[in-house]
Amino acid sequence: MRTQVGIVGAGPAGLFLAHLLARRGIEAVVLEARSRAHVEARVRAGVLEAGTVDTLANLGLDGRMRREGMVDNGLDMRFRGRTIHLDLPALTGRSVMIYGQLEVVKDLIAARLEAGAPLVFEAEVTRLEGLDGARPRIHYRQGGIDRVLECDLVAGCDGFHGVSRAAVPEGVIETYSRAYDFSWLGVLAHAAPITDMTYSNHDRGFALCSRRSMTISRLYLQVPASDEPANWSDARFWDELHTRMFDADRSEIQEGEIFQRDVARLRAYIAQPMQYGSLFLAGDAVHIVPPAGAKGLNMAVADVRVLARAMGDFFSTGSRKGLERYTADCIDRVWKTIRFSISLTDLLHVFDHHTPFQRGLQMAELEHVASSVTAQKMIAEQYVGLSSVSD
Ligand code: RFL
Ligand code: PHB
Repeated sequence: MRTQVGIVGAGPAGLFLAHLLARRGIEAVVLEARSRAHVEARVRAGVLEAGTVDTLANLGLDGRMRREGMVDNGLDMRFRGRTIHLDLPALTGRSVMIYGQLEVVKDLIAARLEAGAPLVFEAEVTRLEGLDGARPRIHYRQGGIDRVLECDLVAGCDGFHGVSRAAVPEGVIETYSRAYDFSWLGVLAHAAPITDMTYSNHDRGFALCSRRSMTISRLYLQVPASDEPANWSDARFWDELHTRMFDADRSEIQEGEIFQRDVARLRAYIAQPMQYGSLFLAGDAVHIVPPAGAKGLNMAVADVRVLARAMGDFFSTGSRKGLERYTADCIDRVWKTIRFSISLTDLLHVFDHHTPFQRGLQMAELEHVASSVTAQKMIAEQYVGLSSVSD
């Protein structure tokens, strides 16, 4: 098999890239290790920045999101029983969209298959070859048979544990990382959400009340790193959430059937450069953010918008200039986004190693945000998104 761009991975990065390339008349084959059902059942992010919404709209794939998504104008932070309300349109002129990553992925898959464009499930890439030459080859295994895809360019969109980043020779990529000794327990519940997206910093730990619709809440608790969903009965979960959200009289948060739960380890990670020869890495394959701020999915989309433009120039003019600049065009945004996610994580979580002095500083910072519109603007403008890439 031969194509112009071989895309490894059908997460948001790979799927958005495939659509952005198709719009430019560029052929791509997407190879995905897992089944369609598996990919369409992974519950992850839920907040879309304006840039991500615009990209879906430019692709003409925003129909269901406009009908079922929820425009979100507020972001609240709680501490010491008080609430700081960030009015996003007033502070930034913009808002965000609540629409699950799961739904975005379903829409992108359906549109690609309807167009008859190549997207192969249960095709696990095992090896990348010839990345330093003009004819890279992607080796993959499908239905027990080893196959090869020849292409001009390879996009490594295979997430943190994929094979693409690992295919780059040692010494080329520098990595930077930070580990956290806690995780997020996330649940979905059939329950009406509270009024605004609300983050809380309570002495017992962080909590977050988000939503997926007017009848489904997405709720998170900070838990020890190795905790497991099975340790959390419904009763234990709700007790802890009410306490950490300062809802002791249980008047605010509505309880309902919990129908999904997962535990995600927090980490921050950057690999740079984001490219080697004819391989270009995007999304979680090349950087991971802690989830506070909901940036992971949006960063992946911002990367592939830059990459699609560079690949478009290459195939239409033969110029490699845009491709060579790919890392340079992304990396400042990536560092700024990771910095924001880490600063929000530091502001809102309880750290075992914190002394009372450090806890006092954290509370002082929240007091400052509560009293300073300038401080609120700094958070709000980063939350709605720094991406200014055009498609
Ligand atoms: P993905 O979504 O991980 O997709 C990568 C795809 O590559 C496939 N793959 C392979 N395919 C072929 N051959 C191989 N050898 C392959 N190896 C892997 C995988 O099966 C998969 O389909 O990466 P992408 O596209 O870069 O998208 C990034 C986002 O998914 C990610 O940043 C966010 O979801 C991160 N994240 C969250 N972000 C938020 O903003 N808010 C959240 O609440 C949030 N929750 C989460 C998350 C990530 C999680 N992970 C990584 C486990 C919760 C979890 C549990
Ligand atoms: C979510 O709705 O899943 C969500 C919202 C805000 C975050 C992270 C996740 O910071």
